Amino acid sequence: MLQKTHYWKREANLIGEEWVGADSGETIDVTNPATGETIGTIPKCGKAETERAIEAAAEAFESFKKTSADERAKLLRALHDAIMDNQDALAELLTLEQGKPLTESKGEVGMSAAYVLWFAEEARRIYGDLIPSPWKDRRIMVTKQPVGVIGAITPWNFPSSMLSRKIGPAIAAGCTAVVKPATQTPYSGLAWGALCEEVGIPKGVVNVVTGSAKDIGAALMESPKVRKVTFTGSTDVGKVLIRQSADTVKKVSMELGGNAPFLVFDDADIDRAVAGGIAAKFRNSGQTCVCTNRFYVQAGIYDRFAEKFAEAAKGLKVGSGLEEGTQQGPLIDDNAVAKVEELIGDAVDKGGKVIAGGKRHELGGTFFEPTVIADAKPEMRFSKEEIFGPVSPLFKFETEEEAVALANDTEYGLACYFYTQDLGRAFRVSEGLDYGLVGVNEGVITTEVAPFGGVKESGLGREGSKYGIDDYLEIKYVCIGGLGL
Ligand code: TXE
Repeated sequence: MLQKTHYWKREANLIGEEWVGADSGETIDVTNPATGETIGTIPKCGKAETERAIEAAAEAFESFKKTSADERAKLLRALHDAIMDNQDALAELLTLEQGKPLTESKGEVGMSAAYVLWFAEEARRIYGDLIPSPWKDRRIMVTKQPVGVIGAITPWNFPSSMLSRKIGPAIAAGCTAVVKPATQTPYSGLAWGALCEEVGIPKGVVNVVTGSAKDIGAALMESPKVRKVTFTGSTDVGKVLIRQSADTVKKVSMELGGNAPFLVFDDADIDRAVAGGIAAKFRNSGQTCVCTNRFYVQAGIYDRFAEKFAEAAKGLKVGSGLEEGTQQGPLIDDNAVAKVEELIGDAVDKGGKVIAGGKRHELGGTFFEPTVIADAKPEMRFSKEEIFGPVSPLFKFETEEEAVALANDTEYGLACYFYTQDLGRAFRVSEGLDYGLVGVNEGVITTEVAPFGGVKESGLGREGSKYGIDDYLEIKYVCIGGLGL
């Protein structure tokens, strides 16, 4: 069992064997979004430190790639156990830097451990093929090998589980990694590094660097030693990274923005749809790439749904994530609040009717009221833009065809949800929606056993499940001749 002090608010970076500060000695403050208080600092590292981390990872790769699947599975199982042994403390740390309610943080840390365990199992299932040969005297073999050093850039909305989803499969495959956690929420990532060290993951296999996103990102993208970069964040930054990857032709996997539609058909179980909609919208204060961005409700039940949904939203308890019973914490920072206010202002100007919330919460800071806007229209900005906050626009539709067309009318394609009790419609609509994830009569569907990822501008590749390790492996064809067969 680890002591809280081993990983609690680590104010240094893990590069190779050492925990170090920035070369310049410069630091960045980390803020508790619930209070606005500085809770500590992290090193402001840049290109030079990242290059050293890449060197450390490249050196470690030379021996780590030769470890057996069993050894790697054992390390990951130990990491899973360490995360679970420390679930409460890690959840508290996560809430302190990110703001989400403690229950959600505990859930995230549990999910983080679940991904690690899943990939411990997958490590032992990296199978190859023996392909029937067209030549009598040759045999054709396909094996899978680790891609090498990977770079992982993670966001602030899920600072623990995003890391597990990326570094879990990397370790399982035999890769080594340089991780850059989001500047707002670095301590969960640094704790992850400390736990890797504690459970005996060899030095250099996992390196954690904090600081200037642009410089660290550029160093990872430019290095020919980094063979793959995995990123979760905004579509704009994702596009920059994809462009930067061209010069060294590295693999990229991208988990980018979303614009999730939530369709409620006339035949839906309305109470179930309301409960699912609340969960799909307001968890993590709406700051999730799979959070509902647009509700489309069929005309026959629009008014009833709107009334019940607004009531439920008004009933959510807003407060510090550390307080018992809190259901919605603060937003991550002032920029997030400003964006939410802008989008509400735009909707109201264009005829939207605020039927719940609509403004900053009386608690002040970055707390915002759970908001519902009726009479939403296609020309309102949130039809196209990711809100990333606790705002629910309710649009009205008449027919199934119209609903599917509206849902697909976006450049994004990550998650979507719909509620119906008609089995034929369930198949028809889920086949018609251009999304990577579809929830039918469910508003929260993420699990380590299923593939997570989007189509169109929501990204490239899949995380979790048996598919989530593919991007960390290279396929090698071996033709063996001269066998005298
Ligand atoms: O994202 P950024 P931000 C969406 C969401 C949100 C918006 C802006 O709509 O409102 O993006 O959030 C690192 N090179 N999502 O500004 O900037 C950064 O340090 C390399 C959706 O926080 O994309 C962090 O580690 N890295 C999303 C990570 O990228 C760079 C999660 C994400 O930050 C970089 C987060 C650069 N040039 C935001 N610039 C999701 N898919 O869940 C930034 N970063």
